[in-house]
Amino acid sequence: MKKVQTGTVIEFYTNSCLVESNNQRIACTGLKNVVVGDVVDIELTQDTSKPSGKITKIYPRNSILKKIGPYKSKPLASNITHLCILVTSKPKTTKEFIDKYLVLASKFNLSVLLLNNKTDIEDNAIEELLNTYKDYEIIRISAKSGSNFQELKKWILGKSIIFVGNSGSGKSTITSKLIGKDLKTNKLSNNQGVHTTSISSLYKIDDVSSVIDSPGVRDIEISYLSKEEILTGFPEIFEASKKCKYNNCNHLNNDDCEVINSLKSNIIDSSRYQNYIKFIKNLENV
Ligand SMILES: Nc1nc2c(ncn2[C@@H]2O[C@H](COP(=O)(O)OP(=O)(O)OP(=O)(O)O)[C@@H](O)[C@H]2O)c(=O)[nH]1
Ligand SMILES: [Mg+2]
Ligand SMILES: [Zn+2]
Repeated sequence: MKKVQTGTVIEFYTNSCLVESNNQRIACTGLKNVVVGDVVDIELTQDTSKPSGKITKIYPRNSILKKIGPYKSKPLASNITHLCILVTSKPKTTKEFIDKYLVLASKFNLSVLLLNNKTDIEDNAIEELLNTYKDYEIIRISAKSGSNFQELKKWILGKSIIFVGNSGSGKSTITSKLIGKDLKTNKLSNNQGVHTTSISSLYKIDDVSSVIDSPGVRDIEISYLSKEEILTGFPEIFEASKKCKYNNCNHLNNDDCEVINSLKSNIIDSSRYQNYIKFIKNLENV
């Protein structure tokens, strides 16, 4: 009988993937629909000097994060508990970018951490931005100086997280520091030695905690979601909408609309409202 063992998919390529099992990294083929984070059974190939194997089973996923396209969705990672959105002044993270990720996190039932990195760079605007998200969990660190890094380390214990955000926000630098191994990072404004991350990789911190470093993105697509999915991604607007007296209200210009009332009394932040309306108007199906 062939030897079967269980492991975690830590990297995925076009026709193969890398599985970590019993502290070994094993190149595997088989089962096309695996994704980083999947727990799998692999059948070891006995006749090669380098460990290799074939995936025979994917265990049920606790969670999945997908990129949503017009015709099909592409899984990005599975079995994660938290989406950790990088927020930096350089490159500048926009509220629109954060709001899109918050909508995605809500769609896929993931908890969120806003990780403000590069606090060593002075920028007053960042506190104004973070204030808009005061109801979310926020940790401020500098991966460069190490400031507050212990708080992040403590927070990660027992969680499976994916770092997402703009290219150059520090995802790989932070991952390197967490795992104590130098990953290639992206030197900003320097054409030589640019090491922007090109695939997602999972790193185990300990038996119960792991992080996925993902490639940086400029923008994310949410225009193929439904109106309801956008609305539930804005919990404060969703709450007000439930009290709105109109059926099918667009929450734009109806007299005494509860969403507009909440906006006027600052229960809803105006930038959040603007982005909500923008996302709804951009939907492909309305
Ligand atoms: N000043 C400052 N620079 C930082 C900090 N953290 C990371 N950097 C720098 O930011 C640049 C980009 O860092 P990376 O870790 O490669 O960024 P990334 O998010 O992985 O980028 P992509 O892989 O392209 O998505 C590097 O030059 C880092 O040295 C920080 O806390 N402060
Ligand atoms: Mg990177
Ligand atoms: Zn309304």
